[in-house]
Amino acid sequence: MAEHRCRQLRVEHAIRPRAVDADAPRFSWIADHGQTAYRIEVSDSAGETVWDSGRVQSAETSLIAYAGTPLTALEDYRWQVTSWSGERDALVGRSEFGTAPDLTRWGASWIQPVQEHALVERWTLQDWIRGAGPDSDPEDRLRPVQLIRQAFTLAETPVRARLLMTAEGVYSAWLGGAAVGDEVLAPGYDSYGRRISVQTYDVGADLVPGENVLAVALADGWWAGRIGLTGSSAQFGDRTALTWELHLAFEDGRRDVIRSSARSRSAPGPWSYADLFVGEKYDARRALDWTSSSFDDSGWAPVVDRGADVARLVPFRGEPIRRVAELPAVSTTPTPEGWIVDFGQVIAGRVRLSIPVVDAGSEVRIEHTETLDADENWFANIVGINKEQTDVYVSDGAAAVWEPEFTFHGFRYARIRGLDRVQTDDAVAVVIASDLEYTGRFTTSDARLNRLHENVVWSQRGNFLSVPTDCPQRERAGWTGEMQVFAPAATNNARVLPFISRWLDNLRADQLPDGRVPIFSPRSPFDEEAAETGQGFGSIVAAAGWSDAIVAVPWTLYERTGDVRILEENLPAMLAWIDYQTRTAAEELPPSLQAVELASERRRRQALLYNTGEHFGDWLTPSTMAGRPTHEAIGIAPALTSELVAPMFQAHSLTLAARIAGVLREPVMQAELGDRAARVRAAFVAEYVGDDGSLPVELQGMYALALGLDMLPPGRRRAAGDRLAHLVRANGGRLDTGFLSMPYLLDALWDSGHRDLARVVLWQAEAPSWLYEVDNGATTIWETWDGVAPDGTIREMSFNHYAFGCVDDWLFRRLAGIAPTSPGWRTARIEPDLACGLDVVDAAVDTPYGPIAVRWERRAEPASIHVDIPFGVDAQLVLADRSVPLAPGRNAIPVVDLAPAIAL
Ligand code: RAM
Repeated sequence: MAEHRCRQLRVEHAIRPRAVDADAPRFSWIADHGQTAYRIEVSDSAGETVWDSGRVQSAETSLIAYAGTPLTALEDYRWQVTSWSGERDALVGRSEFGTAPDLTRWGASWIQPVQEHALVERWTLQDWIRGAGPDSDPEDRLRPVQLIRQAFTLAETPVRARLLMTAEGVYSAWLGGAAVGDEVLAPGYDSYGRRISVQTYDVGADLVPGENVLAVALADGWWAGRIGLTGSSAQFGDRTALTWELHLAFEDGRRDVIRSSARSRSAPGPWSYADLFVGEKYDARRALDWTSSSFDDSGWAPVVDRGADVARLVPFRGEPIRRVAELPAVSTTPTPEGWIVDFGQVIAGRVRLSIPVVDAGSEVRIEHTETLDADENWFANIVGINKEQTDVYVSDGAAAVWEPEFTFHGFRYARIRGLDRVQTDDAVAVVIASDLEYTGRFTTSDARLNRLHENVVWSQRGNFLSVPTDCPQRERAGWTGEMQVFAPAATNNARVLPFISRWLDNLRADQLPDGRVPIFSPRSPFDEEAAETGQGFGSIVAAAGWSDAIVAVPWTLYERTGDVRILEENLPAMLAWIDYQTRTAAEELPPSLQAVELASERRRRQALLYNTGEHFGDWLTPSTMAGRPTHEAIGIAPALTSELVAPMFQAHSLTLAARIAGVLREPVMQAELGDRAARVRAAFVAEYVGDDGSLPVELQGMYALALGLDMLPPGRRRAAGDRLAHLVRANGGRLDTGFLSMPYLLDALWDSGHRDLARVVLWQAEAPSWLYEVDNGATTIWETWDGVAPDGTIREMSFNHYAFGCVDDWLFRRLAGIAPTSPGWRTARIEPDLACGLDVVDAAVDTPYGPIAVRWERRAEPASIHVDIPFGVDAQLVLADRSVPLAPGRNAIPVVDLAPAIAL
């Protein structure tokens, strides 16, 4: 296992990043020995040393901040680390990184193609509920993708060339006919009114002496296209625009910058329209060789020059969206309406299709859905305004292989019309996602549990698409509640910190001046207006358990990575949200108390509790939905649970913020926040908790939250745990928890002495339960448990919503037993559940020091546990009867006295 060099050299969590923030980037590596000292050396592209840390006596290998002479923006650096273990031979590693551009000096114009105004389509929540929507052909309502060309001449080829580009819209670019980079849907989704990410590309290889052309196709994307629940368009703006700078360095040291300008020309091309929701139409008869430098664009229109504007520009951070996988078709079936192609897996992406020779002008249509109905007929599970998800190819008569460029869909099945025959070899599902490193592993002796885990990973992949979304087919919005509950699970599966940090940057930008953290981000000016005029759910700006993501998500990232900077970046936003809750608590009383004469003691307590306003409560709690139409059903849990849920999250956020203040060495703030948390908890107990541990709302979720968020005095925890166990048993061991309480249910049972019941719930196969979904063919996590009802009915709901997949964290923590006991995995506890009913569990979690892997087998003689621990992690194996320290490397531990396993 050990190699004679340092591995996995990272700068700001990424391997060889191209554009890290030049302000004190941090270095990490893996050294397969017990490091006692290190040395970091950084040199610039001329080979000059800009930092030499010298030999530092330290075991630390993670996130060591640069401390040399200030780094230059948009420059390349090399670095080397030397790691010593005592007097033994040193391990050495070498890598490189580039710094982000200094965007304050941006001089390029924003250029706008001359284009028709997009039809601005605005819809309300009520329209959506009514099933209203446009009735004309998309081609009459959408507009062509614009092609933009700008030629420039170079006397010689540069030794280094960096293209910086961003857009109001989504773009694809070509230089000298070659695609620039391998990203799709750049610049990605941002809260564009406040920040727009600029991409950095290395394009040296595509430049030639003489005439060059930068060609860009610009589509509506998230900026002007349809997005969100209502499918309204032009939410950020109705005109698309582009800005770019090409930074060149020549052999003799000369530098030059070429910029987007009024010299660009534009015209519509083969894309009749492209929209993230509606789909894309490509007319091959209008294809041109427009990216080549020989193309004559003299007939094209000049662009509108809006001038340079540095406001809002930020360097892109995190991973771009790419084509991350391809899935072959599993089957194709003819139907009277076309061929149904099954890709066997619900994904976010699009179809790449081989189109044979057909008559010029004939149309091939590709529709997308996540599920068929119970009789295997076509069934569009996502309904709503502008949710067509249909791509159209118009043939020029020649055979072609076509993949849409500016859209993606949520689907497992595609229905293809316009072709006589479609065979499995003709269609490929191209998976589109932010290109994170997926590092986790979880397999067991039970195929259903393995499928459950895979379903979570597929839902993570499908929804980690530029920003973390609720679902990749209906709203595609960056809902905060989802991330709040799913963040722990997400960290086991992938290296998520850069991706989630990028989203937190947007969320902070969207925070309101009064401290409210919006329920989703990016949030458009249209969303702001809609909330101002909306009613009920439509009026919600911030909500309990959703807005608290600003505290809980950074805390989770810190716990799982040890990165303190994520806490520093978000602390002011956390404090502003907490103060909003405190102020609101002091100002408002719940409706039930408004007409009541309150004793001063109660008035004082109520003034501490954030328990008013519209919230989503324990959203989608199953028993509150049964037997009611969806639009009505979703309102019940919020009405029943918000008054309890909101102060519980208030207390939780105060406690986490106090801990965060402690980590950031702010003892006064820590004490003050801790004190406020204690007072909120005491008031909550006095107002809502019976002496017997009872709560005013008898739902599993309320007890799970009260236990999980530490709302109960020690003396009442046992009784509350018993009540929870009673509710779970009375429900036949099935789930009755909503979005917010789901992450806490199994731990609440486990920690209150009901371990077997937690196992029963995990293994439950009747709805609502996780394995019910698996048994009913789920390949992702569903929005509601009855996506496929027991009678086979299919619901018009999302089949790709990861919130309830938060259980995946439990699988790693409890079944494999891999859990950190200090932030960033400096110490860990390995406590596998050998009695969980499985014969084998084989899992691995990446830590800053390398993976921790656990494999246990009951069937082996004797039963055994193998644990791999990386150097740098101090781990203990905890078994029923003993605790064993684990050494770095492979540990093999026989287990003689096995507790009886739960009978399945
Ligand atoms: C739904 C979203 C999301 C949830 C909100 C409250 O419309 O899909 O799942 O966070 O509502």
